[in-house]
Amino acid sequence: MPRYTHAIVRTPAFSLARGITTQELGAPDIDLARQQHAAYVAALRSLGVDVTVLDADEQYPDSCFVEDPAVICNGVAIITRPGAAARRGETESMRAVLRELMPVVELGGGEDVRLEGGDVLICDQRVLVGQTQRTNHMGIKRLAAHLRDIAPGIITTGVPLDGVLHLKTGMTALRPTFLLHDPTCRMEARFPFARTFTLPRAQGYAANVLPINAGVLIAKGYPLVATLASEHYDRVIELDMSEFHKMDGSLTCLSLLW
Ligand code: CIR
Repeated sequence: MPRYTHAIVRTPAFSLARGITTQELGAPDIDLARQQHAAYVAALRSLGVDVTVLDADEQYPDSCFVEDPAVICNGVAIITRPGAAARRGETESMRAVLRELMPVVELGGGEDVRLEGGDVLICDQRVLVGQTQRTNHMGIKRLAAHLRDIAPGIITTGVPLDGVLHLKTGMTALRPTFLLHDPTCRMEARFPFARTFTLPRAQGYAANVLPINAGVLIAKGYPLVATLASEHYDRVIELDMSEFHKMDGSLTCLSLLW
């Protein structure tokens, strides 16, 4: 895993409840969402990350999920083309922010290309990319071409799946060779480079973990993942994600890290 020194996050908008969701968990409480977001920022800082907090953008209810409009690899940002039309405009402000900080390239390839950062799971030299309702084959091909330039030797693999929003909603890497999988995420693909641990369905939400340097962020209330995480990390930080879960969000979606 790279050592992360920087992150971008965005304060949840008051309009968050008007965002897109497939969950039936009720409307998020924005005050509580902001408290949970502040705890997330504090956790990143406690792991040695310098965090830039962008102002809320009321025009885009889902804009706190900053992982989707860009992918950062080896210090270069690739601006995506979100599959959700209502979120496509989020790339504009993210592009402007990132241009001040690092080289920026466009995913490109035309109108029909789709890719959201939530589908991109980087495990050292391997990148798994969910082919989902938000990310299509053309988007994966474009990303793979950029990654070949940015990180020679990297292997990009498309992973067709359904049942969850993004690949990382249903699978992340606790370690680059240890994947946690939510069985709600249905896929044919197997990953010979790693051990894949499939969680009980009731704990599937906890498959989204965020390793950062010597620690890992995990969703609060999932004891099995808490135990697994403590076997691998000195610091395990449990965060209440209830309000973001209501909007199909999880830990990785709330930051861009490099
Ligand atoms: C959406 O449907 O786009 C947002 N409500 C949730 C996005 C979550 N992002 C992520 O998993 N990377």
